[in-house]
Amino acid sequence: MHTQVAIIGAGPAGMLLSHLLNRAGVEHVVIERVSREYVLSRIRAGVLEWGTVETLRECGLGDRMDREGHVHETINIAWRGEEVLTVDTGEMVGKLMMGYGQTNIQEDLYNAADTAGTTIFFESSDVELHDIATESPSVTFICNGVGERIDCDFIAGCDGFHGVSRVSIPASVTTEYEKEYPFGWLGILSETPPLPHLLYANSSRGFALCSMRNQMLSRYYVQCPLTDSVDEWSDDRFWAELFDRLPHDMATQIQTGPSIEKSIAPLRSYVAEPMSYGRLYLAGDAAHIVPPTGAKGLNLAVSDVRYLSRAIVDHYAGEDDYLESYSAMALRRVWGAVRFSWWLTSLLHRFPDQTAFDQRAQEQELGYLSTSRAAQTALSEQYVGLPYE
Ligand code: RFL
Ligand code: PHB
Repeated sequence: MHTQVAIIGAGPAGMLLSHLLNRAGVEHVVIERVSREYVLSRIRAGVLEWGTVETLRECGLGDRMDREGHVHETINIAWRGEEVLTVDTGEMVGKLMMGYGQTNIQEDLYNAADTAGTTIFFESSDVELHDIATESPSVTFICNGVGERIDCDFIAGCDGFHGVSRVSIPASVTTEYEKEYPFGWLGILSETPPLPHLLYANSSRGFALCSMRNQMLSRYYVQCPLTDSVDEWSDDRFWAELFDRLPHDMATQIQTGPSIEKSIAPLRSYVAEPMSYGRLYLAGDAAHIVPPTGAKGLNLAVSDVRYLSRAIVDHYAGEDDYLESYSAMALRRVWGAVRFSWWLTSLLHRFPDQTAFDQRAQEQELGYLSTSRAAQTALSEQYVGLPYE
């Protein structure tokens, strides 16, 4: 089988690329390791930058998001026990955020792919990339017990952090930058009404976050040791710990209920450079990971794909400038988000080796943020998302 682009991974990066290529008439297939149901069961991101919102609207994927999404006008950070610092991003930089779950975006993308008749090979194993340094690469894999081979012009590696694409690039041409954090996030989903706003908390017991998916679906997180397992966290223990980390009047507003999902995610910053090699182009978590604190991972996947789809479409119109500059251009935005996510993670968490000095410096920075318009502008500018090139 021959196609123009073989997309590895049917997560948000791969499926948005597929959608944008469908709109431009570029032929492609998508190869995914797990089932469609499994992808849709993964609970992940919940907050979209305004650039992501506009990208989804421009390509015809905005209707349900605009109906069901929740516009966030402020960033709220509880600290020093009872205080809440509120930053109005609209007032500071004229932009807002949108609460709309990754699961919903993924459903919207699969529905659009069904309408377009896109070929997606779900539950594919033994995915291998071949001849990526040549102009005629190929991908082989096994699907439904049958060995498949796709010859193509380009391979888009959208297969997340644990995928095969990045590791198919010779180690000698890749530089990796990595930082692991000494804690994870324990997250739960519960069918209860959320707080009206997103609330981040820096507390003496560790970080906490109150978020939402819709009017009857709340998402909460608490920082926990990496050695903890979900079995050690009953719902009662989770709610008690969350409440201990929030100002009293916020905690009393929260309605508790049984969790319908509970998981622990480690926190990591990671970048692999360059994001392309020969005819292989990486996008999203396949090339970089950020800790979820800044709500940037999905948004970076969207901006990578925005650049990559433009580059591929231009190539078929006879122009290769964007293809040649793809990695450098994508990495400029990636590093902006990587630095911001590291900074916000450092500001809001308790580190196991944190000294009294470190803690006073953290409090000083939160105090400065609560009084300085300049600091609030810098936070807002990065939180709502740096501009696209
Ligand atoms: P994904 O979503 O991991 O999708 C990759 C797909 O590739 C498949 N795959 C393979 N397919 C074929 N062959 C192979 N060998 C393969 N290996 C893997 C996988 O099955 C999968 O379907 O990467 P993508 O598309 O780059 O999307 C990235 C986002 O999913 C991720 O960055 C965000 O979820 C991160 N994130 C957040 N991002 C935000 O922008 N805002 C947020 O509020 C936010 N909150 C979060 C988050 C991530 C979290 N976790 C669990 C890591 C909150 C959490 C808790
Ligand atoms: C979420 O709703 O899952 C969420 C919100 C904000 C973040 C991270 C995750 O910074």
